[in-house]
Amino acid sequence: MKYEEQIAGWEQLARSELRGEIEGRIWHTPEGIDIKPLYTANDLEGNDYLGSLPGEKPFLRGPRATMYAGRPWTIRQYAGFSTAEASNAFYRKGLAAGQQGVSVAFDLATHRGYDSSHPRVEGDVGKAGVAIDSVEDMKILFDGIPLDQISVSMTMNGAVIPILASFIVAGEEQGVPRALLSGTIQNDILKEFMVRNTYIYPPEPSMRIVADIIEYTSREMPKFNSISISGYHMQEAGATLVQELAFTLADGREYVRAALKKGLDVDDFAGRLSFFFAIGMNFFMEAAKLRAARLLWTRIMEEFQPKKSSSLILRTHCQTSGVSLQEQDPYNNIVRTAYEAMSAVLGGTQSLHTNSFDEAIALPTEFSARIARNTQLILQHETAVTKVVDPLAGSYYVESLTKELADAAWTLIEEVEARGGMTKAVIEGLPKRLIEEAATRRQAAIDRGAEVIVGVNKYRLENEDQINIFDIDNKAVREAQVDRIEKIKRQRNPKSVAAALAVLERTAASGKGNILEVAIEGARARATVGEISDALRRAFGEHVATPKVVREIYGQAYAGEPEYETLVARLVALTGSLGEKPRIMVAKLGQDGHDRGAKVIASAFGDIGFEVIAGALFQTPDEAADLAVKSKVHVVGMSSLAAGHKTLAPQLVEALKMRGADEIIVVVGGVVPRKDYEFLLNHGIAAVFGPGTNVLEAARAVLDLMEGKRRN
Ligand code: SCD
Repeated sequence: MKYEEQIAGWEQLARSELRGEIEGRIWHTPEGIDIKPLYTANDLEGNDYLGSLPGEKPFLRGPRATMYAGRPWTIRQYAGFSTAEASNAFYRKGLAAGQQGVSVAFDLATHRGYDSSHPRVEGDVGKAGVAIDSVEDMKILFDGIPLDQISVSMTMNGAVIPILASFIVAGEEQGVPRALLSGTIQNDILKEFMVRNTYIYPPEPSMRIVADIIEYTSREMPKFNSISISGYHMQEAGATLVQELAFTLADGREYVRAALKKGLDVDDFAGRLSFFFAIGMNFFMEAAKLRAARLLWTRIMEEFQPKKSSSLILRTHCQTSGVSLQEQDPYNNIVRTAYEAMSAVLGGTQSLHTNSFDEAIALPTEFSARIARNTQLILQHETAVTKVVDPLAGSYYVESLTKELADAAWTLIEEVEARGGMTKAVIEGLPKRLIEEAATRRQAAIDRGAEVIVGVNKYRLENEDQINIFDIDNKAVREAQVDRIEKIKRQRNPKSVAAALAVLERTAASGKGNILEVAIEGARARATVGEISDALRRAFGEHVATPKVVREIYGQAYAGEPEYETLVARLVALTGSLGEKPRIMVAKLGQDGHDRGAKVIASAFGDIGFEVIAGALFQTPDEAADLAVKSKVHVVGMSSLAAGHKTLAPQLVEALKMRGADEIIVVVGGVVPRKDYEFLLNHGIAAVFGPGTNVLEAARAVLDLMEGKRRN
């Protein structure tokens, strides 16, 4: 029997089993790729890469010939909290228990180039990462961790100059010359403007910083990866896998161009560019994504005609998906993370972070961190996945998916190219808008139950036991940091500090010289992270984004559905009785730039019929209260994802009271542990919406509050 006849026979069987057409079983993914129930040899036709081998062009099957059979991926857990002392102890314990590399999470104050003593960062110090103010903190952070043996990744973008400079000086003072430092700096600013928001300076000077770091590290630090070009945060913000793939690689192309513009030879730096992707729950598509990424990167790099084949290779770190973690039934997160980790490994990652099950709510405890680490140790030692290179190769489905992802991403990459490259596209806001639309569409799919999340919108527990979570005494951390800054300032030579900062400012303003090179002198003289950042602020200015909200995505997904229409009708009635549309301001306070939740809420509430005022990022409680009063809002919805809520929400309530605006209802949404609800409710917050809240339910609750207020 011919293959075509065999397939026709299968189709007939399938129809009878389904009692309907097979088309009904096609899965239309958010990526725009239709997944069929069956893949066959026919799906491999026209696929040119099937015969390729790992370690060879186009590297689809892996960057190394032997992959994990030669050396497994690096177990590199991303962590950091409180003070340098506390984080150092955490790293040392992790390394003793099987972790193989360090990956530092900095707090948001550090990310945004503020010393812990700065008034804008009161709620942020030591919360979502470790507080680092100077070389002295950096030395404590790596005390007892030999920097010539353990590779260290640092997730830093905005304040990348003072942090990398301090790391280099800390290494020197630990006896490790910079040429021997191994590790990675994230240094990927374009995605910050798109999604993560820990930028400081405008895009153009920020791109110069990136290029200066590539230049300096390629000359002075041959073992150090100059950048980690990151799609992770795009997926976290709601990007489809095609968007994540395309925008990340387009960012990479832009960085290569920026480095070439500095006069560098492509072979001097390309081998030390690295990548970072998220691995979510779409198991096979995620593995295929990594294969497609390597294929496309080789294609992009060939344009630059490198001589070394290592210049064509995409090496990547992966992290299991943070947004796939749920507050409800949290032990499910262990299962999710294990599947995601397996997918990353089947895709051929070089380095991996597995999330802890409690990370939807708080920082990991030692217990949850151990399970996360052991998830990888078990994968490496017990499942035999390391024995064979690229075991999914040849799968009809995975090979076909790899090609479809590559083709779809390439189309988007070319669209960016047609607009003049990624810096331009980012300034125009195209990627941000597409990602926000995808995020809103996905939220609607989850709220409607079209996408099932076990324990959240299906199989939800009636009563849940609370788990132990880790909390940081933010006030104590801040006090300790402020004391250390004062001590450093007493002991250092003020003249050398002032001279180094003046040279730094001049180098930045003149457009000549290497910013990192001169910043190292500032760090050595004990200039703080804030002072170095301020010198650059004086030269470059600061970037201020105007929040934009996408419309008619959420509403469209719900069009015609009774529960949505009922809500819209309630809004219309309230608008009638108020004589104006109910106005809600969505506020982001402190240095927390995670705005996916705020944007989705703003977008959905707008569609339902609220007038939405999107507050700027990084407001202080006073600034937010001023805007709320000026805009005459009825409700302020504060979104908090970086644990600042207990400090900032009560301050916002107080600030409104001081302005005689206590009639404004304040609600809080985001990553708020249940044990904090009572505290917030006792401090004037009218309602709290934790992770996994259905947006329509939140809107209903806000309407209840408004109507209740009118009745009283
Ligand atoms: C590898 N090697 C081999 C081999 N495989 N040698 C022989 N046979 C094999 N099969 C060699 C390599 O060549 C290298 O040596 C060494 O072993 C280490 O391997 P590697 O593959 O380079 O692994 P690693 O050192 O771990 O580097 C991995 C990356 C690196 C290249 C991906 O950039 C990295 O570690 N990135 C981590 C980034 C990170 O942690 N980000 C966290 C972000 P040589 O070096 O001598 O060649 C967190 C974040 O943003 C979270 C969200 C948020 O905060 O918002």
